[in-house]
Amino acid sequence: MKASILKEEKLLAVLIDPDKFLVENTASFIAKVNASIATHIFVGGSTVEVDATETLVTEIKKYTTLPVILFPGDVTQITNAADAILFLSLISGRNPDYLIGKHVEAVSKLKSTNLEVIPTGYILVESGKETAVQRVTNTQPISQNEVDKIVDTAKAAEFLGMQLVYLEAGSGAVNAVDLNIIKQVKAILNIPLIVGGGIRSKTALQSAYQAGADLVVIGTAFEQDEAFFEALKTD
Ligand code: 1GP
Repeated sequence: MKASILKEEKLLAVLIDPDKFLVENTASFIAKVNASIATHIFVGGSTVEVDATETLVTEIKKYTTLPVILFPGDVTQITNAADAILFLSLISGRNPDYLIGKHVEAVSKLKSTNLEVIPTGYILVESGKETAVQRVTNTQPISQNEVDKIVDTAKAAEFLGMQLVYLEAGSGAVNAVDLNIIKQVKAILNIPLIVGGGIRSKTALQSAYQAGADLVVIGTAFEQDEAFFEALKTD
């Protein structure tokens, strides 16, 4: 998977939250992922039981060759069973634990893995309701009206040497990230852009790509209706 996430465009990650997913459904769910346009599988959640991530990732790897990337809410979700990890810094917030603290804690675990570590600037934008990320990290999202602040935050991530920017509206968001924000962030960035949260239709997915998203993350829409995999197929 080495850096493939950093090069190609129009990628789609299916997000699986170990906290909401029944491990016994892995084979049938992953068969659908394999037959879909998805290019990556992200695994993670804001609150996940210890060892649940490793159990789930190990099971997923039995059924797919797609890269499995950790999208961790906490240090306990690190497992060598995956291919890579988004090393997320929550740069929309000002909680030092999620800017650098958890990262220091993670190193002793990461040193004993072969995971590709991908430094990622994670920007939570306001989306109509309080998100789990907001609650767990005790940070405020940036208002979607503060476009300049979002754009400058994304560029600061690039200047800091991060390899990806992730614009996040939050899982199950009422409002996805505004297309104008995606456009403006993409215009200033020289690194790939991930967009996720509240995308639940083929039109919304295509609009996000057209606005400049290199990789879109979708979780809830697949959780709620596996027929959505079919609906996304290109004609
Ligand atoms: C959440 O961006 C992801 O971290 C996906 O959000 O569950 O709303 O698709 P959804």
